[in-house]
Amino acid sequence: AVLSNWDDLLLLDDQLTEEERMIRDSARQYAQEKLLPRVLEANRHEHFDVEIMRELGELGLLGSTIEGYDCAGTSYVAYGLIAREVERVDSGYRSACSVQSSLVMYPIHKFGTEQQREKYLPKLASGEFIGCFGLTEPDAGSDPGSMKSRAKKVDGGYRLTGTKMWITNSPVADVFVVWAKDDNGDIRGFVLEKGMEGLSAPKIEGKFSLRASITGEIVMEDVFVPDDNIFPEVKGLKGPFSCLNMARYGISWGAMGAAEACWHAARQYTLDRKQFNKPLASTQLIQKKLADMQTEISLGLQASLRVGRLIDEKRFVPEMISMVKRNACGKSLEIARAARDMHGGNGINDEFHVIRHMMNLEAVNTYEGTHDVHALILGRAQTGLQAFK
Ligand code: TGC
Ligand code: FAD
Repeated sequence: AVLSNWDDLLLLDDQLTEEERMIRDSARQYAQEKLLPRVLEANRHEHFDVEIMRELGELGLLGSTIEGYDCAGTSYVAYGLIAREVERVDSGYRSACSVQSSLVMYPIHKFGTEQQREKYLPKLASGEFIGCFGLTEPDAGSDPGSMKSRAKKVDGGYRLTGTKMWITNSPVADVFVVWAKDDNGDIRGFVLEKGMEGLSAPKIEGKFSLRASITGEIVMEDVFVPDDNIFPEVKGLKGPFSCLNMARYGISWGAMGAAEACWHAARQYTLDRKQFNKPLASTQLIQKKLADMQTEISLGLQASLRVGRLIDEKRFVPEMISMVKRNACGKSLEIARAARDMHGGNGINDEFHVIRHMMNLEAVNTYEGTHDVHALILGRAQTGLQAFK
């Protein structure tokens, strides 16, 4: 007999509050009913439908952890559960959510003035405004401290010059949270708006990963940004890194959602598919692969849940997040590759979904700190020796 909770052996469901389960169910229903039917075409044609942001906004799924400003005020565990359900369909859709919630709304809420919060947060929460986050540059990826973007103080504001690269949502963004060095060499955060003179955001073509998400550059040619649009207090890399903590945490849940989709697909496919007169799932090799998937996913989700609870209790350190982001991305990528293999030839067809997850997870493993950069963060924290430079 099949164990009724084969897909939740450690009873994660029991560890959630009633409210968290409700949010999870509503995110799952939306993702399965509204996102899944769109994803094949979106992925084939590199199409990002901005309407999705409005739909997510209507359900209260954007900036959900923020209290007030028309946001839901959920726990960080609930935020993780949303990421898991959205990424169960496609990492690109979760990417859009991560950026809006953790990389745009979070810094405006944490570092912005009251005026900035009131101006931007309700419209970002409803999805009327789409946000993007510009930290990475053509010559500054893993090492954002070496950025070249500059913010020169002028009368009434700043003049920003520089290029940001690989920016999720930038071609469709209304609000741009951008990091640049001021005249003292300090990294500062600015909120730019679509239409500012000298600001453009060309699309990056030719991606083989996250094709349902739109990615671009941010080009700033002497863009005037008024004093009202700087984050007044925060200086240095801890500004952007505080946002990254939250996004990376969400990714740890999300990547496991994609892995679950691959695991469930591989299980069903190998139960249905017969070779040598018996289901593939009856072979020892296939069962070992399914057991490995079940184990890594169950352990990975427990770890994300633990980190989420610690964030909610305000007891987290960034290293915990590096551990779960790195583990979830590496493990989910291995699971997606195995699931692809278990589907045989059908595995390379997008109708079976696993190859899309596999290709997406390559980018997820790279962005928000690569797998190896997170290893170096963990290595530094246990040896006291930094290996970056
Ligand atoms: P380091 O000397 O380590 O730190 C500089 C200052 O920053 C503080 N800090 C943090 N604060 C809060 N949270 C963290 N996680 C922090 N990490 C560092 C640190 O305390 C220090 O503060 P202070 O006051 O002493 O100045 O900096 P480093 O230059 O040696 O950096 C090293 C390294 C490799 C850890 C770091 O640069 C890194 O994490 N690199 C990866 C870059 C990255 O993750 N980029 C992500 C871009 S955004 C993105 O990918 C979005 S994809 C979104 C999507 O579509 O889902
Ligand atoms: P590099 O830093 O050049 O790294 C290349 C390789 O070298 C990697 O394997 C890395 O692990 C390794 N490496 C680097 N340093 C070391 C070292 N010291 N020791 C050993 N190995 C090292 N950025 C944003 O700011 N906003 C966004 O919205 C955003 N969205 C993205 C969306 C997509 C689809 C992608 C692909 C990227 C996005 N990024 C975004 C950028 C992303 O964060 C960077 O790609 C990532 O941080 C890695 O930087 P890099 O690509 O320059 O690689």
